Amino acid sequence: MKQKLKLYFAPSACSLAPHIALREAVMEFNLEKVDIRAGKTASGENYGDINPLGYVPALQLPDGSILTEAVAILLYIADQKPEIGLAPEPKTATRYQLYRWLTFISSEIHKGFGPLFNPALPEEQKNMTIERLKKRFAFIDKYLEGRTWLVGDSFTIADIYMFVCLSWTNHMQIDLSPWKNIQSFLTRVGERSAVREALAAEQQP
Ligand SMILES: N[C@@H](CCC(=O)N[C@@H](CS)C(=O)NCC(=O)O)C(=O)O
Repeated sequence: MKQKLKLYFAPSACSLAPHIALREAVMEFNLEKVDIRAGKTASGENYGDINPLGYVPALQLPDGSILTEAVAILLYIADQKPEIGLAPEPKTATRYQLYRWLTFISSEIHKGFGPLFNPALPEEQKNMTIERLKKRFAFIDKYLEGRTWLVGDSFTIADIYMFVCLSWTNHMQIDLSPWKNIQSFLTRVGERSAVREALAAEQQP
């Protein structure tokens, strides 16, 4: 029997990206909150049975199988509803630009923030990590000059993923004021109803 999609998430983590994408694509899904430290989900599942690596996101598919890795999940969602346009058509030049941005976000931005989530990170390493990120912010800001979205002229899953990762600058108190294009990009994405709804849903107890 086909099951409803189930997204395993932790509030404001990278799982917010597939969460927003599910809402943008107007798909039916259930949300299951994960306590990453405890390794348990809100309904008492052992999260290690879902993702042995213990991190979010994970998406349970209609056949009951589990898909992990943010990029794979985002592409899965976009490809279920091609008419929404969250990813360009396969084999087109813009599709490869999408892969380029998803890879960049995953390896340079998402994982670039990683060390900053460790409260025990020594000050010197913290500063080095922030400097490295700032170099990438300058690159993104320049790219966004005169552009609305990252890939072609349409809003895609790359914009969603970028929005989620760059929003962590708030929690880290990294000042984005030198990068006006990034600031307006974040405002533009943040105003979308799917984004607002996802953020509100993740704050529910
Ligand atoms: N390679 C994974 C990394 C996911 C990841 O870093 N998840 C974070 C939240 S943004 C997490 O759950 N961290 C807890 C942990 O690693 O134990 C992906 O791209 O989906």
